[in-house]
Amino acid sequence: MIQLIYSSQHQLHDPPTEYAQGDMMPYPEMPARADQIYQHLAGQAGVEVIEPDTPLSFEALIAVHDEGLVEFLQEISTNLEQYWHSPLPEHGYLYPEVFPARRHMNRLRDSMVGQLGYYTFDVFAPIGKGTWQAALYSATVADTGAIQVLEGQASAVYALCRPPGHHAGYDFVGGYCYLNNAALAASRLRQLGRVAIIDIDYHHGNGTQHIFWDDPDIFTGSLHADPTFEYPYYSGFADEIGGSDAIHATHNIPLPLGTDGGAYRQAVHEMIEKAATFQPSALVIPVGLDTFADDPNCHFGLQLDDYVYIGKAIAEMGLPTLFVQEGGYNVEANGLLAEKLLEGFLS
Ligand code: SP5
Ligand code: ZN
Repeated sequence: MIQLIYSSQHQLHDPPTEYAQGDMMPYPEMPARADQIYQHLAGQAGVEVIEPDTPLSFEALIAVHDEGLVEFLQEISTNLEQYWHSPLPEHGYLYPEVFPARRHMNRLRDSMVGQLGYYTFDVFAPIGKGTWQAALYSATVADTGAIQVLEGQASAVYALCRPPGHHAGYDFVGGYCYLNNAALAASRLRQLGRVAIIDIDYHHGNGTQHIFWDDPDIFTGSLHADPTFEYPYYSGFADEIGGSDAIHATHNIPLPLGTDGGAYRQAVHEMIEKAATFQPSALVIPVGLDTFADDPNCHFGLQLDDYVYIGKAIAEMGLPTLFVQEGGYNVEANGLLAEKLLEGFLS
């Protein structure tokens, strides 16, 4: 039986636009992404849907995040009008525009607009009045998935998180991410022992790496498009191997733009071998479906059978495993891609 963890609260977060190279385009991280996967999987035989109704506590969130960041997110999102100096834009979202750069005065002041730039590293994580609730429930979906993994009743557990989480670090948000769902799940699974995270999103999981950089008990692996050419640009290089207390607990495999299924499968094996040397007791897989050849925003060439293969390779580790939804912007294809991954995992 597959457990699909889902919350409709994600629909409260629906930013209008993304600023990309001087143009505005529809925000790609849209509610239809998660709803399409939900509709595709929820009806299938052997799939049990679990919808959490009690949100994760503040204490659980600060196991992986800075208190100031969590307080800021909740406060600004739920009191939005109060903090903007003029009427809110009609679409209802605040977009960060000004960031404290190096050598600039970099101090946290009372201004909420200042805090918006302070806690944000890019322009891709706008905040609206439903953002906090959606992000909180997304984190709750991940944690509920981890609890289900601990219970051990299902043959696969898939946390259908939205908004995604892997670009959110200890004290920063960005890249459509607010709370790091996979990191929260890994934190819950520590009670089993060491946890390995293998991030298969197209983009480097910079937030997850930031959170566990100095943690010798969490392996943080990520396969992704070479940050020389691709977002998030400042991390995800092969020479990032962890902080001084956790050398080799971080492992990055940057891959060229245009990487196809063959080369990707090789990299998956390399990553799994590396993770296995860490002797983990549990596995968290941040799942980006944006590696798909037909993803509108990304540049890898994976096909359907590659997802089956990846799922199978992950299953061969033989560990309690949680899948956590991250990216994937081909809305029509998302459900089938997730299905293929699960098909391989259960084969
Ligand atoms: C979770 C996840 O996959 N986050 C990715 C965030 C990166 N978005 C950066 C977008 C950069 C500009 N997009 C241009 C799209 C042109 N079609
Ligand atoms: Zn991505």
